[in-house]
Amino acid sequence: MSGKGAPELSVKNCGDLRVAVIAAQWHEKVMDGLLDGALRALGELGIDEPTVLRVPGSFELPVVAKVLAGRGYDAIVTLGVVIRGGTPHFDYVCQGVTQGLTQVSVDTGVPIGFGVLTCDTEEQALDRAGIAGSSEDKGHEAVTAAVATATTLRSVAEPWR
Ligand code: DLZ
Repeated sequence: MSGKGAPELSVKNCGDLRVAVIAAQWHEKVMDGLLDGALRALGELGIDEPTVLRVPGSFELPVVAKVLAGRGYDAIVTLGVVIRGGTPHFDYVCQGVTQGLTQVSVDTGVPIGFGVLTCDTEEQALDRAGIAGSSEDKGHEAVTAAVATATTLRSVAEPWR
């Protein structure tokens, strides 16, 4: 999927939102970049004290997202890196995490930023990790999307007020 065509989102009045970041631990260098980008984005938005939780792998992201979605968070940001290997395992992990996070978000009404990279190679992942030399910053992008969606949902929560 191309990163071209991404919108320039302008997100305002969101400093009071409760945001959690859940980050997997496979592929440390890429994950460090994604997490740095996510925390930088939250700082830029004035969300200074996010909850940050680590899980072993991307497959564990949905269950933790589901529990947090039931605990009052306005937005959840999920970060992970899955790199294709020589077996179909890649497809099962990608499918599980993608469907799981979609289901949690739609069922609970809590926006989930999808900062899970699904790449053929580590080079592709590093290019999206928001580190020096990367062309994309997917951790930052996932935060902006989740918080923008949370502010949209808040604006329609009680439109008569
Ligand atoms: C098992 C596995 C493999 C092979 N590859 C990755 C990966 O590239 N990225 C990732 O986040 N997790 C991987 N995992 C671990 C699974 O997500 C999960 O943690 C284990 O299957 C245990 O449930």
